[in-house]
Amino acid sequence: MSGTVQFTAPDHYLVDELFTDEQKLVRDSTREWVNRSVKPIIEEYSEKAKFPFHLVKEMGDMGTFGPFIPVEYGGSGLDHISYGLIMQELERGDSGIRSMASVQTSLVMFPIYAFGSEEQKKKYLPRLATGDIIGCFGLTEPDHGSDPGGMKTRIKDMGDHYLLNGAKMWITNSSIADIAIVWARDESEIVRGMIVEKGWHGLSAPETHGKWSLRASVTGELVFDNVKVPKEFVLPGVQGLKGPLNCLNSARYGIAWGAIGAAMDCYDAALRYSLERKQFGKPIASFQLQQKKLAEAITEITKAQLLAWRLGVLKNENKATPAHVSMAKRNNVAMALNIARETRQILGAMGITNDYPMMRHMMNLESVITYEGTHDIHLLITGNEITGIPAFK
Ligand code: TGC
Ligand code: FAD
Repeated sequence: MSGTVQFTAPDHYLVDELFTDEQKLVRDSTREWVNRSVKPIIEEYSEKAKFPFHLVKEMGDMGTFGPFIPVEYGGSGLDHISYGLIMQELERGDSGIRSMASVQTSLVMFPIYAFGSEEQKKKYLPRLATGDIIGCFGLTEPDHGSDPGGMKTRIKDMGDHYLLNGAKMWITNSSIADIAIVWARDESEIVRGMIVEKGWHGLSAPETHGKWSLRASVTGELVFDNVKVPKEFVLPGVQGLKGPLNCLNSARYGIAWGAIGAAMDCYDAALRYSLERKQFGKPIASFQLQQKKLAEAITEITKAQLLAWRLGVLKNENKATPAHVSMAKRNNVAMALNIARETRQILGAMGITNDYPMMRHMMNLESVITYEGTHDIHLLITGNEITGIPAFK
């Protein structure tokens, strides 16, 4: 055996040289926190299907929520590559922990920041940034997942308030959220966004059980039965489906980075195991078939890193299109899922246990490849961009 073996943070292609000192500092401090606070407990929480609630305040203290939101609203004022690297490190721990940060940042803080009134920004953003309050995002409905434009949830104008009726399904954080960003059609069929607070009469948020994926994350419904929404809780700055879809651009961007973290964690564990485990008198890393799996994994991780980095540059320059984001989300999540499957095999039977992270990542990534737009929908978004023909309908 020769050469230098890297067990954490593969940087085979010196991708690190593309990052600024500030970006690396943010990444390394998040990685340290994940190693200290997430990795030692995550298998147990995942097995028990519990979300490690105690981590929320720590994540807030670390600046995990709203990294790109300006400091005056409680964010950290960082660039988008820093946000991506935070997501990468969180998902190295678990997709559910990254989900918590994605939803809070891109699906709750972002719409309030981008579309909210000054009062709404001041009221909610600082407390969301610290983790003192938790948010969720209600777009998907029982009959409308890939096709959110068909949503049935409605608001009716009652003068000084709206009456909200309908239901949202598969909502991350629903039952633990203090506020929900809810998307509903008004009487003119226009999609509007609004802030709905926990405890309002007519709102219920039952948890969804029986998930084999994202077990360390809360998923549930939001049910609205004549919920009275005062008009000052509606987001004034956007109308139409582009409101929620703009939020998804930001969350999908974070997922494109996050998936790299899950893949790196699987790769690290498999490389280490393959060098230690002996069969036929030799480390299994010495067999060509196992080297093929490892070499292909590091190649795909590197390609995904370069795609995410370039997307980050485009996002920082305000040049990233929704289709750019779709390409990276689709590629990188599929890449991570394949690496979880392949690296699990390197561990043989040990790979199916919770002594190693592959099965947990693999199960989590089945959600990640489905939510925020399925693998197929992102392909159609790319197809639409290059042909000019939408094939959704
Ligand atoms: P279409 O007619 O194409 O567009 C309607 C309007 O929206 C605009 N638009 C966008 N704007 C911003 N960003 C985007 N990505 C946009 N895509 C479209 C478009 O220009 C138009 O604007 P206007 O002004 O002309 O009205 O819409 P469509 O109904 O044909 O649907 C297109 C499609 C299929 C791409 C879209 O609906 C879609 O992306 N579907 C997937 C649904 C999805 O991703 N759901 C995610 C739910 S949230 C979630 O999963 C959170 S997981 C959280 C966690 O991390 O735990
Ligand atoms: P469907 O839309 O019914 O799709 C089923 C299959 O049909 C898929 O393979 C899809 O690709 C395919 N398909 C659909 N339309 C087409 C087409 N036009 N052409 C070709 N194939 C097509 N949503 C929220 O709003 N907020 C959340 O916080 C949230 N969190 C989630 C957490 C988890 C754990 C999960 C699993 C989901 C979450 N979602 C959330 C919902 C998620 O966004 C949807 O599940 C996703 O958009 C797909 O919708 P669907 O499940 O209804 O599948």
